[in-house]
Amino acid sequence: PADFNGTWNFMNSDNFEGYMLALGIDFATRKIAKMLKPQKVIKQEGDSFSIHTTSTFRSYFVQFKIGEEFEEDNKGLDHRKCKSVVTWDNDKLVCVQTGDKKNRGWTHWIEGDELYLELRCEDQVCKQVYKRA
Ligand code: RET
Repeated sequence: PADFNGTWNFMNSDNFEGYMLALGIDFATRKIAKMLKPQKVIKQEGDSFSIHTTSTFRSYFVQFKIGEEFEEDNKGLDHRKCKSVVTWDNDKLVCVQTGDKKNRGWTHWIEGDELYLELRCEDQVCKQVYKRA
């Protein structure tokens, strides 16, 4: 499988606003959040992952094992609890976040020295690109 280990810096984002609206993130938080350039630190050991998304405003931490369902609290985001599970789709990491919101999840993959993240919620898709630090 792909190697996600490393530090990744935010490059650009498309429709983060639509994604945050779908999650019901309030106006003030959205205004701040869309100015941020978060950094991701990913640690991968076999099937175990930890992903730190840090920014000057707020940060998010998640850890999981491939194929093992876990409770996700989405603390600092929309705070809605989800039952989440991450699996491999070839070299892509695919997360399904089952909860109050339909079609919620994300996909991570690598192309060259870039990390791609697609965030999904209801009918909204946000695409983000990070570059290896
Ligand atoms: C920030 C700032 C506060 C508002 C929002 C944020 C969004 C974070 C997201 C993180 C996604 C992390 C993923 C990790 C995967 O393993 C930047 C914390 C809404 C959407 C997908």
